[in-house]
Amino acid sequence: MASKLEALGRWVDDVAALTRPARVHWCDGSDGEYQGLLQQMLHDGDLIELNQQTHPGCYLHRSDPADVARVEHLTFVCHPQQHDSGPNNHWMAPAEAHAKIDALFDGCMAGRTLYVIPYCMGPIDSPLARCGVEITDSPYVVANMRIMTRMGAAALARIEREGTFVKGLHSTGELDPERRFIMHFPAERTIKSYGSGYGGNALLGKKCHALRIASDQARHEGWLAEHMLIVGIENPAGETHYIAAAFPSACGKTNLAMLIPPEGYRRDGWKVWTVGDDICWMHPGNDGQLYAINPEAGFFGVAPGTSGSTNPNALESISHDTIFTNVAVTADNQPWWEGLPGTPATDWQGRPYDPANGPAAHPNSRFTVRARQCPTWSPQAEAPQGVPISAIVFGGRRPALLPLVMEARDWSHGVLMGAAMGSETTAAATGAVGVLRRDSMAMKPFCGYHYGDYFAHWLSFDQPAAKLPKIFHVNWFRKDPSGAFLWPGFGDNMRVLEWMIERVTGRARGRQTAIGILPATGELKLEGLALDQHQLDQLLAVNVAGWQAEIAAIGEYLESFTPRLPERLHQEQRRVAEALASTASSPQREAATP
Ligand code: GTP
Ligand code: SPV
Ligand code: MN
Repeated sequence: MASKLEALGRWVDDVAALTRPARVHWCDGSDGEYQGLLQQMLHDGDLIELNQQTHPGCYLHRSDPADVARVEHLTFVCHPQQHDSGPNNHWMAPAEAHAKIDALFDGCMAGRTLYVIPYCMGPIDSPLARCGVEITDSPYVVANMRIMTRMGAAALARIEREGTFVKGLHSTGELDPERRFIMHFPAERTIKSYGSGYGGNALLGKKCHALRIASDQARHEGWLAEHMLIVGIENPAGETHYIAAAFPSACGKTNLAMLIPPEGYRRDGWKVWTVGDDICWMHPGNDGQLYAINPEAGFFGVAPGTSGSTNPNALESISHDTIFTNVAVTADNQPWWEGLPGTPATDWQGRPYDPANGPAAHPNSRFTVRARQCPTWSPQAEAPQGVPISAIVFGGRRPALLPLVMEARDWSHGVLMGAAMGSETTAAATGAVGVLRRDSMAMKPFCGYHYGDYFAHWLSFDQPAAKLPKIFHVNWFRKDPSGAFLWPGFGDNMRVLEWMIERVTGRARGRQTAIGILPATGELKLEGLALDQHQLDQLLAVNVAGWQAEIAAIGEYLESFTPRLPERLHQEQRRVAEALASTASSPQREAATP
């Protein structure tokens, strides 16, 4: 199917000359091609067939045990000037980075097939969508890219028409962590990834293109590429508000995007529509609102914890035609992970299950599935113009201090809330789990340029004609002294979303505090919830001394981006600090708004 676009043909030839594959295959994205890949992987042992009676079209892939998550310490953003990558990224000079990784690519595809994957991030006819081409020697990557993106002939036709595309070169190499790099060259719109076959390291359309390269492109073109889910909340009157929410990896985006409202809400006619679960591209429309598309066509979701009680929509989505990675299996060959009923027979490494070896499924085990298999998949998810965003939500895993929900006073205060985000680390990246770190806008591992410039770009949307969404911060992860979660989370998060919509439409008044606007007494609907007054008080308390320490720590963190830290953000931080100081000196005036 080779391309009519000369630049693309030449690049493929150059890569083939470097990597020396046995054959070159241009992916057309057809069903026949996908079935052929599955058969070949079953034959080669890259895939294991799961129980086809209970899970038709489902397969298991076991990755190398040393290749199970993103590797942030081996991920580089190589702008020509180091200061453009910022302290938030690892950097190498582009020439050095190319030389280093090209040496690894030299001859690496000998005896293998080089696959050319043209793909489109976003609805194929959307002006907000952007295309790329990934070259890989991994059939597992091809199969996953077919699920996660609009891949094949239609994407190639768009690339030929537009003449531009992001170049991504990938090889699984030897899977040696000592010979592994994920490198980005934003100025060349190029990605090179070697030595990993896993998720965000290898499916280059996802984090590498749709976040690291796209965030840099968005900055120059006046839009935002964010690590956010997109969800539509339809009220009983049939009006739908769309909410975009940024939580760090494995902190609840897929779950919130597929939320099932509590019984009372369903009876009243509330509905939830899934538009995206991981990435959101937002552009200002002619009417001043922000319009969002989900650049992806599938979900690469966390398996552990996904169950009929937490996320029935995900469970139904993955009941057929799904690729599972690093999950356990039951005695009758069904996929299994912690949180599901039943018992595992074989763990994620293929060993007989033994609790002494740790969890049966890897904590970062995943499912890859087409988004349209989700029962709540929004008809608007394919809309070329995107959906208008009413609210932006930031949040993370904070066992203490951060309230269940708070609203920013205005856009700049909201940008401060996003910049100040912190969260406990998870298994989505290699390294220690459960350590609190700052993760501004959930983009710490994904922002393709200097965080100071990124904050300035966010602030730049505050224009006189703009009709910007309200900004909120949530925390589903508050714990009591025994270590149990204070808030039930999952479907009950709907109660918090409803309050946000009431704030957007002006029906809830809220309560002004030094840190932002919190729900006033009685504004959160809690019917049917086993939550006592003491728990609720804790969830909505403003601990002034604790916040004074937090805002000082935020100030120090922001300092690390000088001289590129926008002065306005600094001012916002000082305003909150001053409001806290005056609240501390007259505690009865908690209402002191900065
Ligand atoms: P990435 O795909 O890595 O970007 O993750 P994500 O943000 O989509 O996270 P996901 O929704 O997959 O949730 C990750 C883990 O958090 C799962 O184990 C969930 O069970 C758990 N989780 C999600 N939502 C909630 C919640 O509201 N409360 C609690 N306590 N846990 C939650
Ligand atoms: C994340 O880590 O945020 C993910 C999984 O969504 S990965 O595709 O590996 O980045
Ligand atoms: Mn993610």
